[in-house]
Amino acid sequence: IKHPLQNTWTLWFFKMESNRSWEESQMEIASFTSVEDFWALYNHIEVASRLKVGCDYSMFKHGIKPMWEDESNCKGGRWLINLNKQQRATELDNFWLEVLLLMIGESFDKHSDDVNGAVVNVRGKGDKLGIWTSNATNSESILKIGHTLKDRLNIPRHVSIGFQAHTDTMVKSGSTAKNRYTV
Ligand code: M7G
Repeated sequence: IKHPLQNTWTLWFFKMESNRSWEESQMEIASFTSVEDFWALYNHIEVASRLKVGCDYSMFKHGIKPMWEDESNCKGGRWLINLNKQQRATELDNFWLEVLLLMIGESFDKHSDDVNGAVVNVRGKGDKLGIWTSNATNSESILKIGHTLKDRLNIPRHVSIGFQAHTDTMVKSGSTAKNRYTV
């Protein structure tokens, strides 16, 4: 018998295709509901660092699309970890796996319910990791999630990470949205 997870999770892949909108370029890959099926999927796919520039992986709770527009995301935001170009080789895959394990393990205590999913963006200017939560005003859970992330990813104390509301990110294409929280 397999070890069940608290939630069912869905992995998505994004690659912008010509003649397709951004939303149509999000592809649902597979869903899983046990530890064993998570590893079967993880071991079957490319690591993030080998994706083409411009591609994303997203992993969200089943039924939540990896988009601002989803009703679970629209009032939420994300903790954003910006990597420098060197960190693709040294940190990206470790960080992403750790984020996935934190999520499927419900490692944020009672605040795990506020976590909707996570996204990794592979970009020439520097890769990004985002952990998406459901409510950009729920400061207690946002801070708990941020501190847990920083701690579990071993991000040095002098490096800060910021939380941005999706409503701010949406209107700030190109530049960076203001941080609502920082840890
Ligand atoms: P990105 O891929 O998050 O970051 O956003 P990047 O600028 O480093 O590539 C790039 C663009 O994708 C945005 O400016 C939007 O046009 C589009 N986009 C990104 N997200 C997360 C969404 C979304 O949730 N919904 C929609 N409609 N467009 C999005």
